[in-house]
Amino acid sequence: MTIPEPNGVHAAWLPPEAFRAIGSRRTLVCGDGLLADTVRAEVSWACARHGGGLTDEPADLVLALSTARPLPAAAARLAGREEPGEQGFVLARHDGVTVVLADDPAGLLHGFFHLVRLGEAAFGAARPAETHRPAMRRRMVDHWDNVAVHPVMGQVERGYAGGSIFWADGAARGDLTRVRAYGRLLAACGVNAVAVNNVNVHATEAHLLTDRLGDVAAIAGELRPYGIRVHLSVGFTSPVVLGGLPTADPLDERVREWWAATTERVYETIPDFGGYVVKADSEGQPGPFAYERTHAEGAGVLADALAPFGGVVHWRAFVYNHRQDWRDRSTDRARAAYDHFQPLDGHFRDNMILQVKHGPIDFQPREPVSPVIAAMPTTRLAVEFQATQEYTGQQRHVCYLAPMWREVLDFRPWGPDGRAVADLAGDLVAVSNVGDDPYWTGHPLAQANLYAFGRLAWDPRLDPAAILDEWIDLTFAPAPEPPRGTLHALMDGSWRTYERYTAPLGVGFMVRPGHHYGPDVDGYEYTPWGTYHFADRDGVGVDRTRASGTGFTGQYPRPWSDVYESVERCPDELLLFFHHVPYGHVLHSGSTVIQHIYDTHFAGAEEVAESRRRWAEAAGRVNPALHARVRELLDEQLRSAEEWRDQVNAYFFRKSGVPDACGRRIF
Ligand code: GCW
Repeated sequence: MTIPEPNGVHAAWLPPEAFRAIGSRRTLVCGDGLLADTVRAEVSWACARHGGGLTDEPADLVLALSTARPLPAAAARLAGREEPGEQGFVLARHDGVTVVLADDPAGLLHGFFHLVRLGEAAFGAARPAETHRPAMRRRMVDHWDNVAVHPVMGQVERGYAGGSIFWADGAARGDLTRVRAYGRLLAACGVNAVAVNNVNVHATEAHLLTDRLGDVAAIAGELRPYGIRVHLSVGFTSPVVLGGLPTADPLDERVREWWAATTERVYETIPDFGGYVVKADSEGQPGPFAYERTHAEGAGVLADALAPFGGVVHWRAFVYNHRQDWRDRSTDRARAAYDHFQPLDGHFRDNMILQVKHGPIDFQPREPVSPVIAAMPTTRLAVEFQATQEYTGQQRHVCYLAPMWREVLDFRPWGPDGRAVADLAGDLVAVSNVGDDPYWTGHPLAQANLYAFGRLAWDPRLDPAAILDEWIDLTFAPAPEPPRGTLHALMDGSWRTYERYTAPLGVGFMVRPGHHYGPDVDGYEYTPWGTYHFADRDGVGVDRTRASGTGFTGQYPRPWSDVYESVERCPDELLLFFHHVPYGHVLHSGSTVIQHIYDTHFAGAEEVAESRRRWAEAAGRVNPALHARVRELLDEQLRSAEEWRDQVNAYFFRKSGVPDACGRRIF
């Protein structure tokens, strides 16, 4: 196997320099199979660059499968002491030899990339055996990529990094070298599953399941050597659209047979196929409601078809009424997923995974954790994040999302002694932020979001700043001294900065309708989408209490149902998500709501200006092209942040008539 090095594409977190520690040593790789061969190929690629080599014992580094015979002596010392388990590995260093031992080839590959991250640190002092196991079984990236360019959404829905790396001109790309390189990057941060097409399944894409399956197989072939399984988004009415049946009723025998036969053909073509992703009864996608069936029945027919092959169906919980009447105060979009799915807990198949967006609405910069996550004790769960920055600056703004994701993963629905979201989810999913852009993610610094996603899915307890250090060390490895301080200054707090200059206190959705970039405070206020702030001359926010509002607070277990219900106890950052309050309402911070709006908007824009100054100082310390790209993007971010500041401040000043206590300029 050759290591993919696509031309004109940034190496991201795998530049050749990142392999110096391994590549300059003598390494023994023991084990058979595709992924062991990948590790061998990686080691010899690194050695060709840095002077080391593949060897027999004695070696400086031993990477071994526990099933290998004979097991090298350095590895045999570890065998039987601790089971690395599925996908895991044991790492130790003794007598001057670093050893990675794994029970399965995926573990060997992850162990290899762990060594890449450690660099020289893997070859220093002796290390007692440490076991590494992934917290999430499936660490998945979902692409919202269309095969054919969609007239409104383009090649990649909500994509901010150019075209699709998989699809162009209505078919799979002819040269898939870049897909292989992508698989390598994903494996190096721990990702092991990819959905290759948009959950909104349009006409051309529907055919990936049948007559265009060869394209999916070609992509799967590129990702397989890096341990990544391919999943496919499918339409619920495929039996009608593709099979010519008169119905897609999940309880109709012909429909069951169609799914079973179709799925069998998928596995004949792609034996390690991961499974289906389904968006049903959501934003115009068809689903079981049309046949008066439940989502458990709808998901069941697909799950049954996949079960004989070990496949899974990721069934999205993003079901709500997007044709709401804004005059109807009784309908609350935040309630929808729980209302639809909680009653179905206990009715889903074992290989059905309910995929829940992390917040109850839609990837806003600040939302509470979705109550669905705590409401499905007998259902397997995937939590969905959005790496593509639809509502967080669209990869024109720096917005490092790991701190937000970490907060979600740490949230304990039953209070401090209960389990955390990280313990409740079996899978973690991110909507991909990758495209055919030379930097992969449009904004070069947005690479860190993809990297951090994979790392958090492997270990949700990692510190976002430490993950950033890993990413900096790998990505900027060729620099004599990576601009660590500058990057931390720009990125560590960038999500909170973004939150400050956009929608305040958890209220969300003050974006321009349609494309969702830039401010428009009333853009969605009188629309059918169910995303309102209810600002009037006296106050702002959505009353979601049981006492006087939509009752959404009642979807949480205690203590949060009580904390969110109480205007006194509700955390400041979510106040307007749960309560409608007067502008003079005093926050825990001591500020009033209106003064908080002014202060944070001035502060947020000023923080962006400061980031821009810091970045200018780093000129000469990073690659000039990368520096220039980030500089241009920071210009745009500052322009946009000032626009947000001025529109939001002007809007609330005009509504409330309350002047800024500091007398700053409000238009
Ligand atoms: O965030 C919204 C997006 C849609 C997307 C939808 C979803 C793929 O605006 O573009 O559709 O969520 O998650 O299904």
